Amino acid sequence: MVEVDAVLESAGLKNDKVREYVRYWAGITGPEDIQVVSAADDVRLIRECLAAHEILPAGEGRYYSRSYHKDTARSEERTIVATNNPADKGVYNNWRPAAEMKAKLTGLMRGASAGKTMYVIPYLMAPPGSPLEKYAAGVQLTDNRSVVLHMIRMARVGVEYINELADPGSFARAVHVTGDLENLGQGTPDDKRYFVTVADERTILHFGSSYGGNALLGKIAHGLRQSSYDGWTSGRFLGEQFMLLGIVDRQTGKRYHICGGFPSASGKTNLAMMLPPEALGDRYYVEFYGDDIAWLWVGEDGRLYGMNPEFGVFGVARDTNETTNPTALESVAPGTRAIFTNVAYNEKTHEVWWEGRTENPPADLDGWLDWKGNRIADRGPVEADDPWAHPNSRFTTTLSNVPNVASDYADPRGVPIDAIIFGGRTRDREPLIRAITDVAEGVYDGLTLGAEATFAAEGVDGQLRYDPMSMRPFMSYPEGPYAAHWLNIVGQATKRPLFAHVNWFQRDPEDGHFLWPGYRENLRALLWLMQLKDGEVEGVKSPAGILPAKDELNLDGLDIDPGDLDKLLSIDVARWQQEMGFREQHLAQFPGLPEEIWEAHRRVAAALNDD
Ligand code: GTP
Ligand code: SPV
Ligand code: MN
Repeated sequence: MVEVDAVLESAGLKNDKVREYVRYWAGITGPEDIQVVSAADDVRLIRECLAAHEILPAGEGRYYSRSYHKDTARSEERTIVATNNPADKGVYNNWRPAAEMKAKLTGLMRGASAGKTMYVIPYLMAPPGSPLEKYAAGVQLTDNRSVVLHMIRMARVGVEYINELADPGSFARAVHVTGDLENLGQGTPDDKRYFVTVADERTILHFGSSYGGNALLGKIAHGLRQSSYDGWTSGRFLGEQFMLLGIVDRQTGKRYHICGGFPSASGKTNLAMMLPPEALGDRYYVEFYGDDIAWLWVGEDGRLYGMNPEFGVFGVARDTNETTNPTALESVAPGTRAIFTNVAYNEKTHEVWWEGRTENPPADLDGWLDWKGNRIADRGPVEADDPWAHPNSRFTTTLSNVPNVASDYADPRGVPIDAIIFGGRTRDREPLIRAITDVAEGVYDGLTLGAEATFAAEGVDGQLRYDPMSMRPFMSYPEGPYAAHWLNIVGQATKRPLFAHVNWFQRDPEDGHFLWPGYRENLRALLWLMQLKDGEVEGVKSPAGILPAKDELNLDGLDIDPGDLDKLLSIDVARWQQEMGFREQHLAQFPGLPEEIWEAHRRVAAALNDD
């Protein structure tokens, strides 16, 4: 057993509560060695990972990693929120008693890091100096070196973030043990993986994965589950799966900030990184703040503020290319130290590729391996059409690599929020954009956000998989109190943000084409929303909010079929009435839902019936 205190001392780790915590968990997991890491260790750790073939070179200053083939995404069934209070059980949080889960995880982790190094990663999920800093400090322990590389990119990492905490014990305790990935029974009745947030003890215990949100604990375990719980219990803030962007109008000098939630893999990264369409590029500029998490609070001036607690981007690779998202490609260009995970890799040229990177895969198969490491050239007829990259393959890069990152992205004061938008993948019913001016109706809209069930077996035709505020996989406390907390926080603001629902994914029922070109063109809908906010346009009232009048949407340089545009800017009342029935069942699951939310629901239903 290592001399824990000697190691922590020589690493300059001065917080006694952190030392106690490291000692406790090292006693359980039994590592051979302990190392405290700071961001400055990246160069050495990259070198070590390359030497051990844990990562591979992917061109100048870029790296490639592969996760175990049964460990490629978050697992919602294995994710649990535990507390000491049974009243914390909600519909989506998979609640279990804290004592039961701590005993379970301690058992699984006991001796599980034998022969390995335990890395101690002190981190901060906030720009230093943030008014929410006290909820942002954490210390992740992990026995996986490549997880450390990802954490250094995704969070601010270093002992300086935890040495001088006002309350030395106020860091989140985040323990990650990889486990024997080949023997965990992933997806079987004997599944041994557990991803637990013990929210009222601010302790995160994840066992059995080395991928993404399962393993980078600062990100969604702390940044979303723990933070939303902290925001609720403190009554001070909201922690949401939201992107955050700014729009600068060079002509008027105005700046706007918009945040919003779309369910996982529904376009947050792409929206926040967007370049304006060619024809609008001289006038407007989009600034990137964050693509996956925002914390929201009301500032002393009575405005709602938002900030991105992350330090990096863990973005979906699929369909990222020069047309859809040139900004993302630049963010992972040579020299950025980006890491690609589970894309296809050429072992001879060190190139990477994923579906949608180019129209067709590389013609010369020499050296190409698929995401599992199998040679593409050796594929038989059965595998011939399998994707080269995993559909959830991703790139990891720091915010500072994003070319349109806002100059004030690390300002601890955050930015004032002008609008909150929600959007899912819906092939019909949802127009391009509808604005909502009433706070309760906006919160109601977020609670009834959904995306289409992707396989027929997953749902009833026309029925959505509801994903309230895009937080379904990250919900840490019951939905009724969650809605009340939203009304409370936004209600405290004296200058209220506007709400809106957007949909980039409406399709033609006959041939299935997307009615809206999406990506960069999405700015047009947001510009209309800001004009509405400033009283420069009026829009058209509908039972479900205010829609753009056709001549209000700036379509300069966009060639769009007039029939498609008509559909994008109208409400299908019959489909909406059908949806209202599903919504009622959905909301009825949540005990304690505030009466204002039910009233908003009834108002929309009545307006549809009058229409
Ligand atoms: P998470 O990181 O999982 O939370 O996802 P995200 O919400 O950030 O989604 P992301 O922006 O990575 O997009 C997911 C997928 O949707 C990608 O394959 C995109 O190419 C595609 N996509 C994003 N925006 C649009 C759009 O406007 N139109 C269409 N048709 N596809 C889009
Ligand atoms: C998501 O699934 O919404 C993600 C990726 O952003 S992960 O960090 O793995 O949760
Ligand atoms: Mn996400």
